[in-house]
Amino acid sequence: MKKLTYQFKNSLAFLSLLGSLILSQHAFANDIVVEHGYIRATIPGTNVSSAYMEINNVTNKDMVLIGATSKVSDCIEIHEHVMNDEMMRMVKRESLTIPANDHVVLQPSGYHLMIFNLVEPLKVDDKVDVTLHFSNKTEVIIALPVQSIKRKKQKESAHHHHH
Ligand SMILES: [Cu+2]
Repeated sequence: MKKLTYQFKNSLAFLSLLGSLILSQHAFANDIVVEHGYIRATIPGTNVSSAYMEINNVTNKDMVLIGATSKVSDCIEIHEHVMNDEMMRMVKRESLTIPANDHVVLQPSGYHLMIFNLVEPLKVDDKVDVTLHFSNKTEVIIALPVQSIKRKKQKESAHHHHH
């Protein structure tokens, strides 16, 4: 399993190198489409938040998210919730693969961007720019609206009643 992962990473590095050699002027802007993004308003007394979104890969190659940056924090990590001894735990991931022509959803209790060391509290209806970094050097800047957890939960349950 470990060997497979290594080879996979290697071939991606090779592809991205090849890509940058051949297509050095290629704009990657449309390779990734982010939808339904939002970032949680800070809970008073804390300086952490998390961001959720749907990341669509509209290319024929897997895209590997390797990190995110923003002016509001110098420490953003890719996290995943996992069950461990019947406890939900957050685990840091080094990367998150968005399969070719597919998407990955970052949502509460699942994958998310964990934002530490916020320089100031995030207030509802603010907008926060976050840059997503991919292993092939693609960078995607997204403007995420700040939402309270409460409001989002209500929206989600309202949505569920429709189905
Ligand atoms: Cu987390």
